[in-house]
Amino acid sequence: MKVIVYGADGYIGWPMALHLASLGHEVLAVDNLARRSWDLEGGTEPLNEIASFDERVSVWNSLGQGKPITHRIYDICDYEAVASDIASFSPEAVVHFGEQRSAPFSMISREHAVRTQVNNIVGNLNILFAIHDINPEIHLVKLGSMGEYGTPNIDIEEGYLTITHNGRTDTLPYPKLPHSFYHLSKVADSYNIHFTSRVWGLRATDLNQGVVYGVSTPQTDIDPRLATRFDYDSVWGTALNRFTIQGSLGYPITVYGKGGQTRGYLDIRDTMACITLALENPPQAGEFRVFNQFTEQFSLNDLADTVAAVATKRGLDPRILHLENPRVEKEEHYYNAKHSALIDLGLAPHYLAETLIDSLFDFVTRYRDRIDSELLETPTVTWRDGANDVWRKHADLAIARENFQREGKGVIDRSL
Ligand code: NAD
Ligand code: USQ
Repeated sequence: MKVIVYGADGYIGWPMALHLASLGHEVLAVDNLARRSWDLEGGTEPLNEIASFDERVSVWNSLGQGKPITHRIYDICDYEAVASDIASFSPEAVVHFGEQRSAPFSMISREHAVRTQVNNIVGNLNILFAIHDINPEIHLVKLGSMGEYGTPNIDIEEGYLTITHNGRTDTLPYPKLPHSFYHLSKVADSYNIHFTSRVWGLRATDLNQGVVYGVSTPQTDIDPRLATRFDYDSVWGTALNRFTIQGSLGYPITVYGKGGQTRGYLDIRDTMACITLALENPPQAGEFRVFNQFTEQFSLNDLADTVAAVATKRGLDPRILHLENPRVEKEEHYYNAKHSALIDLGLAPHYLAETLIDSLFDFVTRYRDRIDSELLETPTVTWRDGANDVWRKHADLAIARENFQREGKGVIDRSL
Protein backbone atom coordinates (compact mmCIF):
# COMPACT_ATOMS: atom_id res chain seq x y z
CA MET A 1 0.00 0.00 0.00
CA LYS A 2 1.17 3.58 -0.61
CA VAL A 3 0.77 5.66 2.54
CA ILE A 4 1.64 9.27 3.39
CA VAL A 5 2.49 9.75 7.08
CA TYR A 6 2.09 13.39 8.19
CA GLY A 7 4.00 14.30 11.37
CA ALA A 8 6.50 11.53 10.61
CA ASP A 9 9.35 13.10 12.61
CA GLY A 10 7.32 12.98 15.83
CA TYR A 11 7.16 10.64 18.83
CA ILE A 12 4.57 8.32 17.23
CA GLY A 13 4.81 9.28 13.55
CA TRP A 14 8.45 8.19 13.27
CA PRO A 15 7.98 4.62 14.61
CA MET A 16 4.78 4.41 12.54
CA ALA A 17 6.66 5.25 9.33
CA LEU A 18 9.23 2.56 10.25
CA HIS A 19 6.54 0.02 11.12
CA LEU A 20 4.72 0.51 7.81
CA ALA A 21 7.98 0.39 5.83
CA SER A 22 8.99 -2.80 7.66
CA LEU A 23 5.70 -4.37 6.54
CA GLY A 24 6.61 -3.56 2.93
CA HIS A 25 4.39 -0.51 2.49
CA GLU A 26 5.62 2.43 0.43
CA VAL A 27 5.85 5.38 2.82
CA LEU A 28 6.14 9.09 2.12
CA ALA A 29 7.10 10.69 5.45
CA VAL A 30 6.21 14.39 5.85
CA ASP A 31 7.04 16.82 8.67
CA ASN A 32 7.87 20.53 8.99
CA LEU A 33 10.07 19.96 12.10
CA ALA A 34 7.80 22.27 14.12
CA ARG A 35 8.12 20.03 17.18
CA ARG A 36 11.90 20.50 17.21
CA SER A 37 11.47 24.27 16.89
CA TRP A 38 8.96 24.34 19.78
CA ASP A 39 11.62 22.67 21.93
CA LEU A 40 14.06 25.44 21.03
CA GLU A 41 11.45 28.04 21.75
CA GLY A 42 10.78 26.74 25.25
CA GLY A 43 14.21 25.43 26.21
CA THR A 44 13.01 21.82 26.39
CA GLU A 45 14.51 18.69 24.86
CA PRO A 46 13.85 14.97 24.96
CA LEU A 47 15.72 12.85 27.48
CA ASN A 48 17.38 10.78 24.77
CA GLU A 49 19.34 12.00 21.79
CA ILE A 50 17.37 11.68 18.60
CA ALA A 51 18.84 11.80 15.12
CA SER A 52 17.75 14.53 12.69
CA PHE A 53 14.89 13.68 10.32
CA ASP A 54 17.32 13.39 7.39
CA GLU A 55 19.70 11.15 9.32
CA ARG A 56 17.10 8.76 10.74
CA VAL A 57 15.57 8.28 7.27
CA SER A 58 18.96 7.64 5.67
CA VAL A 59 19.90 5.18 8.46
CA TRP A 60 16.67 3.24 7.87
CA ASN A 61 17.19 3.23 4.11
CA SER A 62 20.76 1.94 4.52
CA LEU A 63 19.65 -1.04 6.64
CA GLY A 64 17.57 -2.82 4.02
CA GLN A 65 15.06 -4.01 6.65
CA GLY A 66 11.96 -3.17 4.63
CA LYS A 67 10.92 -0.66 2.00
CA PRO A 68 12.98 2.55 1.85
CA ILE A 69 11.21 5.67 3.12
CA THR A 70 10.96 8.89 1.11
CA HIS A 71 10.73 12.03 3.23
CA ARG A 72 9.84 15.66 2.70
CA ILE A 73 9.94 18.74 4.90
CA TYR A 74 7.01 21.14 4.57
CA ASP A 75 4.13 22.64 6.51
CA ILE A 76 0.78 20.97 5.85
CA CYS A 77 -0.81 24.41 6.28
CA ASP A 78 0.67 24.99 2.79
CA TYR A 79 -2.11 23.63 0.57
CA GLU A 80 -0.04 23.59 -2.64
CA ALA A 81 2.58 21.34 -1.01
CA VAL A 82 -0.05 18.93 0.36
CA ALA A 83 -1.97 18.76 -2.92
CA SER A 84 1.14 18.37 -5.03
CA ASP A 85 2.34 15.32 -3.02
CA ILE A 86 -1.09 13.69 -2.94
CA ALA A 87 -1.28 14.08 -6.72
CA SER A 88 2.24 12.83 -7.45
CA PHE A 89 2.59 10.08 -4.82
CA SER A 90 -0.98 8.78 -5.30
CA PRO A 91 -1.47 7.21 -1.85
CA GLU A 92 -4.25 4.76 -1.02
CA ALA A 93 -4.25 6.09 2.56
CA VAL A 94 -2.84 8.95 4.62
CA VAL A 95 -2.13 8.80 8.36
CA HIS A 96 -2.29 12.23 9.99
CA PHE A 97 -0.22 12.84 13.17
CA GLY A 98 1.03 16.32 12.15
CA GLU A 99 -0.41 18.58 14.84
CA GLN A 100 0.60 20.60 17.92
CA ARG A 101 -0.20 17.98 20.56
CA SER A 102 0.48 19.50 23.97
CA ALA A 103 -2.45 20.66 26.10
CA PRO A 104 -0.21 22.89 28.31
CA PHE A 105 1.43 24.48 25.21
CA SER A 106 -2.02 25.46 23.94
CA MET A 107 -2.84 27.08 27.32
CA ILE A 108 0.27 29.30 27.62
CA SER A 109 -1.31 32.40 26.09
CA ARG A 110 -3.78 33.67 23.51
CA GLU A 111 -1.06 33.43 20.90
CA HIS A 112 -0.35 29.76 21.70
CA ALA A 113 -4.04 28.89 21.62
CA VAL A 114 -4.39 30.58 18.22
CA ARG A 115 -1.23 28.97 16.87
CA THR A 116 -2.38 25.53 18.01
CA GLN A 117 -5.84 25.85 16.53
CA VAL A 118 -4.69 27.41 13.23
CA ASN A 119 -1.94 24.82 12.78
CA ASN A 120 -4.16 21.86 13.59
CA ILE A 121 -7.46 22.88 12.01
CA VAL A 122 -5.97 24.38 8.82
CA GLY A 123 -3.55 21.45 8.28
CA ASN A 124 -6.38 18.95 8.65
CA LEU A 125 -8.68 20.96 6.34
CA ASN A 126 -5.94 21.09 3.70
CA ILE A 127 -5.63 17.30 3.76
CA LEU A 128 -9.42 16.94 3.45
CA PHE A 129 -9.56 19.36 0.50
CA ALA A 130 -6.59 17.69 -1.23
CA ILE A 131 -8.25 14.26 -0.90
CA HIS A 132 -11.52 15.67 -2.24
CA ASP A 133 -9.87 17.53 -5.13
CA ILE A 134 -7.46 14.77 -6.18
CA ASN A 135 -8.78 11.35 -5.19
CA PRO A 136 -11.80 10.99 -2.85
CA GLU A 137 -11.10 7.23 -2.55
CA ILE A 138 -8.09 7.89 -0.26
CA HIS A 139 -8.65 6.64 3.32
CA LEU A 140 -7.83 9.31 5.94
CA VAL A 141 -6.65 7.88 9.26
CA LYS A 142 -6.64 10.81 11.69
CA LEU A 143 -5.26 10.90 15.22
CA GLY A 144 -7.83 12.36 17.58
CA SER A 145 -7.79 12.19 21.37
CA MET A 146 -9.81 10.62 24.19
CA GLY A 147 -9.56 14.06 25.84
CA GLU A 148 -12.07 15.33 23.26
CA TYR A 149 -14.80 13.65 25.33
CA GLY A 150 -13.61 14.99 28.68
CA THR A 151 -14.95 13.22 31.75
CA PRO A 152 -18.78 13.04 31.52
CA ASN A 153 -20.74 11.33 34.27
CA ILE A 154 -22.00 8.66 31.84
CA ASP A 155 -20.30 5.90 29.80
CA ILE A 156 -18.28 7.19 26.82
CA GLU A 157 -19.26 5.46 23.57
CA GLU A 158 -17.12 5.11 20.43
CA GLY A 159 -17.94 8.33 18.62
CA TYR A 160 -21.73 8.23 18.60
CA LEU A 161 -24.57 8.22 21.13
CA THR A 162 -28.14 7.11 20.49
CA ILE A 163 -30.44 9.62 22.19
CA THR A 164 -34.19 9.57 22.72
CA HIS A 165 -35.50 13.10 23.24
CA ASN A 166 -39.18 14.06 23.54
CA GLY A 167 -40.15 10.68 22.14
CA ARG A 168 -37.86 10.80 19.07
CA THR A 169 -34.60 8.86 18.66
CA ASP A 170 -31.41 9.60 16.72
CA THR A 171 -27.76 8.52 16.71
CA LEU A 172 -25.58 11.63 16.95
CA PRO A 173 -21.91 12.48 17.52
CA TYR A 174 -21.09 11.86 21.19
CA PRO A 175 -21.09 15.22 23.11
CA LYS A 176 -17.63 16.64 23.74
CA LEU A 177 -16.25 18.40 26.83
CA PRO A 178 -12.57 18.87 25.89
CA HIS A 179 -9.77 19.48 28.41
CA SER A 180 -7.83 22.32 26.66
CA PHE A 181 -7.54 24.55 23.56
CA TYR A 182 -5.47 21.72 22.06
CA HIS A 183 -8.23 19.17 22.66
CA LEU A 184 -10.74 21.69 21.26
CA SER A 185 -8.74 21.72 18.00
CA LYS A 186 -9.22 17.94 17.80
CA VAL A 187 -12.98 18.35 18.27
CA ALA A 188 -13.04 20.86 15.39
CA ASP A 189 -11.03 18.38 13.26
CA SER A 190 -13.52 15.61 14.05
CA TYR A 191 -16.47 17.77 12.98
CA ASN A 192 -14.69 18.82 9.77
CA ILE A 193 -13.93 15.20 8.90
CA HIS A 194 -17.47 14.07 9.72
CA PHE A 195 -18.88 16.89 7.59
CA THR A 196 -16.72 15.99 4.57
CA SER A 197 -17.66 12.31 4.90
CA ARG A 198 -21.35 13.26 4.79
CA VAL A 199 -21.07 15.91 2.07
CA TRP A 200 -18.24 14.67 -0.17
CA GLY A 201 -18.45 10.95 0.60
CA LEU A 202 -14.89 10.77 1.99
CA ARG A 203 -13.86 7.66 3.96
CA ALA A 204 -12.21 8.38 7.29
CA THR A 205 -11.19 6.79 10.57
CA ASP A 206 -10.91 9.10 13.60
CA LEU A 207 -8.81 7.45 16.29
CA ASN A 208 -9.61 8.91 19.68
CA GLN A 209 -6.37 7.87 21.23
CA GLY A 210 -5.53 7.74 24.93
CA VAL A 211 -2.12 8.60 26.40
CA VAL A 212 0.67 6.65 24.65
CA TYR A 213 3.67 5.32 26.62
CA GLY A 214 6.90 3.51 25.80
CA VAL A 215 9.74 4.16 23.36
CA SER A 216 10.52 0.68 22.20
CA THR A 217 9.28 -0.89 18.97
CA PRO A 218 11.00 -3.66 16.99
CA GLN A 219 12.22 -1.06 14.48
CA THR A 220 13.32 1.76 16.84
CA ASP A 221 15.38 -0.82 18.76
CA ILE A 222 17.44 -1.79 15.69
CA ASP A 223 19.81 1.19 15.91
CA PRO A 224 20.10 4.10 18.41
CA ARG A 225 19.75 6.52 15.48
CA LEU A 226 16.24 5.13 14.88
CA ALA A 227 15.13 5.98 18.46
CA THR A 228 12.00 8.00 19.09
CA ARG A 229 11.78 10.82 21.60
CA PHE A 230 11.05 10.61 25.36
CA ASP A 231 9.78 13.92 26.79
CA TYR A 232 9.61 14.67 30.49
CA ASP A 233 9.20 18.41 30.99
CA SER A 234 5.87 19.81 32.20
CA VAL A 235 4.76 21.07 28.77
CA TRP A 236 5.53 18.02 26.58
CA GLY A 237 6.10 15.16 29.03
CA THR A 238 3.07 13.06 29.87
CA ALA A 239 2.39 12.26 33.53
CA LEU A 240 3.62 8.66 33.19
CA ASN A 241 6.92 9.75 31.60
CA ARG A 242 7.39 12.36 34.32
CA PHE A 243 6.50 9.95 37.13
CA THR A 244 8.96 7.36 35.75
CA ILE A 245 11.88 9.72 35.62
CA GLN A 246 10.99 11.33 38.96
CA GLY A 247 10.63 7.90 40.61
CA SER A 248 13.86 6.58 39.15
CA LEU A 249 15.86 9.59 40.40
CA GLY A 250 14.32 9.90 43.84
CA TYR A 251 12.48 13.12 42.93
CA PRO A 252 8.95 13.63 44.30
CA ILE A 253 6.35 12.16 41.92
CA THR A 254 4.21 15.19 40.97
CA VAL A 255 0.52 14.25 41.03
CA TYR A 256 -1.62 17.30 40.21
CA GLY A 257 -4.44 17.66 42.74
CA LYS A 258 -6.20 14.66 44.26
CA GLY A 259 -5.01 12.23 41.57
CA GLY A 260 -8.37 10.64 40.75
CA GLN A 261 -8.04 11.93 37.13
CA THR A 262 -8.60 8.81 35.03
CA ARG A 263 -7.51 8.44 31.40
CA GLY A 264 -7.10 5.70 28.78
CA TYR A 265 -3.53 4.46 28.10
CA LEU A 266 -1.82 2.32 25.48
CA ASP A 267 1.63 0.98 24.66
CA ILE A 268 3.28 2.55 21.57
CA ARG A 269 3.41 -0.96 20.00
CA ASP A 270 -0.38 -1.08 20.22
CA THR A 271 -0.62 2.31 18.50
CA MET A 272 1.31 0.75 15.60
CA ALA A 273 -1.04 -2.26 15.60
CA CYS A 274 -4.24 -0.18 15.82
CA ILE A 275 -3.30 2.08 12.92
CA THR A 276 -2.26 -0.90 10.83
CA LEU A 277 -5.63 -2.55 11.56
CA ALA A 278 -7.44 0.64 10.57
CA LEU A 279 -5.46 0.80 7.29
CA GLU A 280 -6.07 -2.87 6.48
CA ASN A 281 -9.81 -2.54 7.16
CA PRO A 282 -10.87 0.73 5.53
CA PRO A 283 -14.36 2.18 6.05
CA GLN A 284 -16.93 2.52 3.27
CA ALA A 285 -17.03 5.67 1.16
CA GLY A 286 -18.98 8.30 3.12
CA GLU A 287 -18.32 6.56 6.45
CA PHE A 288 -16.87 8.54 9.36
CA ARG A 289 -15.65 5.74 11.62
CA VAL A 290 -14.60 6.49 15.19
CA PHE A 291 -12.52 4.16 17.36
CA ASN A 292 -11.52 4.79 20.97
CA GLN A 293 -7.88 3.79 20.83
CA PHE A 294 -6.61 2.73 24.25
CA THR A 295 -6.28 -0.59 26.04
CA GLU A 296 -6.54 0.19 29.79
CA GLN A 297 -7.65 3.02 32.03
CA PHE A 298 -5.82 4.24 35.14
CA SER A 299 -6.10 7.09 37.61
CA LEU A 300 -3.01 9.21 38.30
CA ASN A 301 -2.91 7.69 41.79
CA ASP A 302 -2.80 4.18 40.20
CA LEU A 303 0.13 5.26 38.00
CA ALA A 304 2.00 6.98 40.85
CA ASP A 305 1.57 3.89 43.07
CA THR A 306 2.82 1.55 40.32
CA VAL A 307 5.88 3.72 39.65
CA ALA A 308 6.55 3.98 43.41
CA ALA A 309 6.29 0.18 43.78
CA VAL A 310 8.91 -0.32 41.03
CA ALA A 311 11.17 2.30 42.65
CA THR A 312 10.86 0.58 46.04
CA LYS A 313 11.77 -2.79 44.51
CA ARG A 314 14.89 -1.15 43.09
CA GLY A 315 15.92 0.01 46.57
CA LEU A 316 14.84 3.63 46.10
CA ASP A 317 12.73 5.66 48.50
CA PRO A 318 9.95 7.18 46.34
CA ARG A 319 7.76 10.08 47.50
CA ILE A 320 4.41 11.04 46.00
CA LEU A 321 3.66 14.76 46.16
CA HIS A 322 0.16 16.14 45.49
CA LEU A 323 0.75 19.58 43.94
CA GLU A 324 -1.88 22.26 43.55
CA ASN A 325 -3.43 21.43 40.17
CA PRO A 326 -2.31 23.89 37.46
CA ARG A 327 -5.10 22.58 35.19
CA VAL A 328 -8.86 22.94 35.50
CA GLU A 329 -10.19 19.38 35.42
CA LYS A 330 -12.23 16.98 37.56
CA GLU A 331 -9.98 15.27 40.11
CA GLU A 332 -12.53 12.64 41.18
CA HIS A 333 -14.97 11.40 38.57
CA TYR A 334 -16.76 8.50 36.91
CA TYR A 335 -14.90 7.11 33.87
CA ASN A 336 -15.96 4.21 31.70
CA ALA A 337 -14.98 4.56 28.05
CA LYS A 338 -15.87 1.87 25.52
CA HIS A 339 -12.95 0.57 23.45
CA SER A 340 -14.02 -2.67 21.82
CA ALA A 341 -13.95 -1.80 18.09
CA LEU A 342 -10.18 -2.31 17.67
CA ILE A 343 -10.25 -5.48 19.77
CA ASP A 344 -13.04 -6.72 17.44
CA LEU A 345 -10.70 -6.06 14.48
CA GLY A 346 -8.05 -8.29 16.12
CA LEU A 347 -5.96 -6.07 18.42
CA ALA A 348 -4.02 -8.16 20.97
CA PRO A 349 -2.97 -5.56 23.59
CA HIS A 350 0.23 -5.19 25.56
CA TYR A 351 -0.79 -4.25 29.11
CA LEU A 352 1.06 -1.84 31.38
CA ALA A 353 2.96 -4.11 33.73
CA GLU A 354 5.60 -3.30 36.32
CA THR A 355 8.08 -4.94 33.91
CA LEU A 356 7.49 -2.19 31.37
CA ILE A 357 7.94 0.54 33.99
CA ASP A 358 11.07 -1.30 35.11
CA SER A 359 12.43 -1.20 31.54
CA LEU A 360 11.60 2.53 31.37
CA PHE A 361 13.61 2.98 34.60
CA ASP A 362 16.56 1.31 32.84
CA PHE A 363 16.08 3.58 29.83
CA VAL A 364 15.96 6.70 32.02
CA THR A 365 18.98 5.60 34.03
CA ARG A 366 20.97 5.19 30.81
CA TYR A 367 20.41 8.89 30.04
CA ARG A 368 20.61 10.26 33.60
CA ASP A 369 23.51 12.59 32.71
CA ARG A 370 21.24 14.38 30.24
CA ILE A 371 18.47 15.05 32.74
CA ASP A 372 17.71 18.73 33.29
CA SER A 373 16.21 18.75 36.80
CA GLU A 374 14.60 22.14 36.18
CA LEU A 375 12.33 20.46 33.61
CA LEU A 376 11.13 17.91 36.16
CA GLU A 377 9.83 20.37 38.65
CA THR A 378 6.74 22.44 39.20
CA PRO A 379 4.58 23.01 36.12
CA THR A 380 4.96 26.46 34.61
CA VAL A 381 1.67 26.69 32.71
CA THR A 382 -1.63 27.16 34.48
CA TRP A 383 -5.08 26.92 32.92
CA ARG A 384 -6.43 30.00 34.72
CA ASP A 385 -3.81 32.63 33.85
CA GLY A 386 -4.12 32.90 30.08
CA ALA A 387 -0.65 34.56 29.94
CA ASN A 388 2.04 32.30 31.32
CA ASP A 389 5.14 34.38 30.72
CA VAL A 390 7.35 32.28 32.97
CA TRP A 391 7.03 29.07 30.97
CA ARG A 392 10.11 29.65 28.87
CA LYS A 393 13.35 28.43 30.25
CA HIS A 394 15.42 30.16 27.59
CA ALA A 395 13.51 33.19 26.43
CA ASP A 396 15.96 34.21 23.74
CA LEU A 397 14.02 33.21 20.67
CA ALA A 398 16.30 35.03 18.28
CA ILE A 399 19.27 32.87 19.27
CA ALA A 400 17.22 29.67 19.11
CA ARG A 401 15.96 30.56 15.65
CA GLU A 402 19.41 31.50 14.39
CA ASN A 403 21.03 28.28 15.67
CA PHE A 404 18.26 26.14 14.29
CA GLN A 405 18.59 27.63 10.82
CA ARG A 406 22.39 27.63 10.91
CA GLU A 407 22.43 23.94 11.77
CA GLY A 408 20.26 23.36 8.70
CA LYS A 409 17.58 21.58 10.67
CA GLY A 410 14.88 23.00 8.41
CA VAL A 411 12.09 25.50 8.53
CA ILE A 412 11.21 27.26 11.74
CA ASP A 413 7.55 27.41 12.73
CA ARG A 414 6.30 30.32 10.63
CA SER A 415 4.70 32.15 13.57
CA LEU A 416 7.67 32.11 15.95
P1 NAD B 1 4.69 14.92 18.24
O1 NAD B 1 4.59 16.39 18.56
O2 NAD B 1 5.87 14.18 18.74
O3 NAD B 1 4.61 14.72 16.65
C1 NAD B 1 3.83 15.53 15.81
C2 NAD B 1 4.68 15.84 14.59
O4 NAD B 1 3.89 16.64 13.69
C3 NAD B 1 5.93 16.66 14.95
O5 NAD B 1 7.08 16.04 14.43
C4 NAD B 1 5.67 18.02 14.30
O6 NAD B 1 6.86 18.63 13.84
C5 NAD B 1 4.72 17.66 13.17
N1 NAD B 1 3.84 18.77 12.78
C6 NAD B 1 3.10 19.57 13.57
N2 NAD B 1 2.47 20.50 12.85
C7 NAD B 1 2.81 20.29 11.56
C8 NAD B 1 2.49 20.93 10.34
N3 NAD B 1 1.70 22.00 10.30
N4 NAD B 1 3.03 20.44 9.18
C9 NAD B 1 3.85 19.35 9.19
N5 NAD B 1 4.19 18.70 10.33
C10 NAD B 1 3.67 19.18 11.50
O7 NAD B 1 3.33 14.26 18.73
P2 NAD B 1 2.97 12.72 18.97
O8 NAD B 1 3.00 12.48 20.43
O9 NAD B 1 3.75 11.88 18.06
O10 NAD B 1 1.45 12.70 18.54
C11 NAD B 1 1.09 12.43 17.19
C12 NAD B 1 -0.42 12.65 17.02
O11 NAD B 1 -1.12 11.77 17.90
C13 NAD B 1 -0.87 14.06 17.37
O12 NAD B 1 -1.90 14.44 16.48
C14 NAD B 1 -1.42 13.91 18.76
O13 NAD B 1 -2.40 14.89 19.02
C15 NAD B 1 -2.00 12.52 18.73
N6 NAD B 1 -2.04 11.87 20.06
C16 NAD B 1 -0.87 11.71 20.78
C17 NAD B 1 -0.92 11.07 22.01
C18 NAD B 1 0.30 10.85 22.85
O14 NAD B 1 0.18 10.32 23.97
N7 NAD B 1 1.50 11.21 22.39
C19 NAD B 1 -2.15 10.62 22.50
C20 NAD B 1 -3.31 10.85 21.76
C21 NAD B 1 -3.23 11.47 20.53
N1 USQ C 1 -0.43 15.35 35.35
C1 USQ C 1 0.06 15.15 36.65
N2 USQ C 1 1.39 15.36 36.88
C2 USQ C 1 2.26 15.72 35.92
C3 USQ C 1 1.76 15.89 34.59
C4 USQ C 1 0.41 15.70 34.35
O1 USQ C 1 -0.69 14.83 37.57
O2 USQ C 1 3.46 15.90 36.23
C5 USQ C 1 -1.87 15.07 35.09
C6 USQ C 1 -2.68 16.12 34.33
O3 USQ C 1 -3.18 17.11 35.21
C7 USQ C 1 -3.80 15.27 33.71
C8 USQ C 1 -3.14 13.93 33.48
O4 USQ C 1 -1.92 13.92 34.26
O5 USQ C 1 -4.82 15.08 34.63
C9 USQ C 1 -2.81 13.63 32.04
O6 USQ C 1 -1.92 14.63 31.57
P1 USQ C 1 -0.75 14.25 30.53
O7 USQ C 1 0.14 15.45 30.43
O8 USQ C 1 -0.17 12.94 30.88
O9 USQ C 1 -1.56 14.02 29.19
P2 USQ C 1 -2.54 14.99 28.39
O10 USQ C 1 -2.34 16.41 28.70
O11 USQ C 1 -3.91 14.44 28.57
O12 USQ C 1 -2.04 14.82 26.90
C10 USQ C 1 -1.48 13.61 26.38
C11 USQ C 1 -0.82 13.95 25.03
C12 USQ C 1 -1.90 14.45 24.07
C13 USQ C 1 -3.01 13.42 23.95
C14 USQ C 1 -3.57 13.06 25.32
C15 USQ C 1 -4.51 11.87 25.24
O13 USQ C 1 0.15 14.96 25.24
O14 USQ C 1 -1.31 14.66 22.79
O15 USQ C 1 -4.05 13.92 23.14
O16 USQ C 1 -2.49 12.65 26.20
S1 USQ C 1 -5.88 12.06 26.33
O17 USQ C 1 -5.36 12.28 27.69
O18 USQ C 1 -6.65 10.86 26.25
O19 USQ C 1 -6.61 13.22 25.89
